[in-house]
Amino acid sequence: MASGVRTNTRRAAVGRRFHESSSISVHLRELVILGIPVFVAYSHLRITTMPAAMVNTSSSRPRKKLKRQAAAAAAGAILVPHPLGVKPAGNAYTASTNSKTKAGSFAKLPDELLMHFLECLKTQELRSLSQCCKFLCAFCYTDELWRALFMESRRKDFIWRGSWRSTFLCLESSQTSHISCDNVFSDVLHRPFFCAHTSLKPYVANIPRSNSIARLGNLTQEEYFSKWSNQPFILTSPVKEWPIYGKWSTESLLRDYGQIAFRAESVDWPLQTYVSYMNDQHDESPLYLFDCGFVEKMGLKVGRDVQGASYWPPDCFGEDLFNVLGPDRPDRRWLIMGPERSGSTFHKDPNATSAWNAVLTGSKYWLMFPSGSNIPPPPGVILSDDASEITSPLSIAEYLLNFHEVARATPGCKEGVCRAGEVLHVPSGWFHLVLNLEDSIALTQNFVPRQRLVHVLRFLRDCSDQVSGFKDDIVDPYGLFRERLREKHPGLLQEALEKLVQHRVRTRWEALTKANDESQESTGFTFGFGGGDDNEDVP
Ligand SMILES: O=C(O)CCC(=O)C(=O)O
Ligand SMILES: [Fe+2]
Repeated sequence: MASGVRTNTRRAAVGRRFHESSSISVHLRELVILGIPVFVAYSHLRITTMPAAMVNTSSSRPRKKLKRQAAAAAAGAILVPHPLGVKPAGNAYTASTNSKTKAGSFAKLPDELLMHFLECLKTQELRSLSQCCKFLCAFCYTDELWRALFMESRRKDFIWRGSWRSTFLCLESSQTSHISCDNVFSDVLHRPFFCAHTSLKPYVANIPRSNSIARLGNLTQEEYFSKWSNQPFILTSPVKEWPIYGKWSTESLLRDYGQIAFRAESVDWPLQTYVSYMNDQHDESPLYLFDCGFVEKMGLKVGRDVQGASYWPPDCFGEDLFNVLGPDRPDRRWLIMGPERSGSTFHKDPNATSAWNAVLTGSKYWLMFPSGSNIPPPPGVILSDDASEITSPLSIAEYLLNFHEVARATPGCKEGVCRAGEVLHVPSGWFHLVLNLEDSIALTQNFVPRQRLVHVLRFLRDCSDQVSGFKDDIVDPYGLFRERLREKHPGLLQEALEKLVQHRVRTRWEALTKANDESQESTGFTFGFGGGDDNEDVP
């Protein structure tokens, strides 16, 4: 899957959410009063938060509770109350008290702006402000603020205590105050909680047949090269042959590698710390373990013919042409571990490489789109003019809540669930979003199959500012790759360079003819899935 930059881009996109989501403007969509429960939606989310009256806060009437749960599940709503009792903004219209009136000048700020302001405060300032009134208390308790403070602190020695705030402030659960902020009404506070708790299962069910990612037992190299190198697919056999399949689990890794530090976004935590986080967190975008040094750290051997090997790349992908770079190649393989609801927001893998992603425990939902100059990015994804930056200003949950329906109906959309013992192929240049449906352990590897060599060469040549993962002392990755290919695979290089020239001529011609054809362009887009690579856009 990805390199240094892949990881950075991925995690940054998944990551810090307030900046990104706070631009959501909130309108009251529907408000029914006079005894009928209040019904409120965040307009951009197209979701209905449960009326306070329907949220299950008491366990005293189990029968009713069950009925409510069924109703709530049908509505795709959440069943747990906000830990502080905060409610969506619309509920303020029927409330008899509203703590915002006690917040003085802070009440004049829109909630989004207030949150931005709080992001600038230090620990003691947040703690002091939280004591002013329930409204400010609820804002200052926002765990994302404490996550940022924790990350900034670069703390090494700590015990995970169930929330970023408690961990950062070293609070025992007995020291955590449970303040009721039930007269606080804010979508900025409630929305992340909703996204962290609403069921995502409905989005991965009932995949339309035309969108389904092909599931195959295995492929030969010839089949892969001739038909599949630009298509996503799931193979159900190869991973089941790996010695580690069925042996690796969270418990076994904890037992054997608990003290070893693995990279999770911007931090290196001992595995045992990460697992205690994983087992007891409520983040909307959980911290994701994504480590490219796992083979060395865990002392693994890799390769089908290697004595004592733990795993090997599926045979059908053939030789990885980046191997010609030897130790100069960019990072290529990652151990991925994360809790249910963790995953990767939309991105493309680095340097136009392809990838495989093998699930060892758990399962992953994949949402994928091809890319190309005639193809718009997936719904809800914004590309910079030169396509170098991908912005998907949403957590995975927020994306699914907002865009899944339209994404599913968009031409080119592919979806599938990759289960334990299966491996998914990510063709170079394809956008993908991935959601862990359960706690999951996976391995992923990026590679350059011969069918996509021309795409990788062109990316290295024409998008040098986007090339990632090479060591700093390699100033000309394109030149180096060409040179090494010339030594080891002169025929393949020659063929790829000829295709590059043809592509350049074709692009120039298209640019010229397009200029005369603006009206047609504005009416939409077309693209084909003709199997062969010749018609494809080179990224
Ligand atoms: O497992 C995941 O979260 C997705 C990783 C990914 O993007 C990849 O393997 O290309
Ligand atoms: Fe990826």
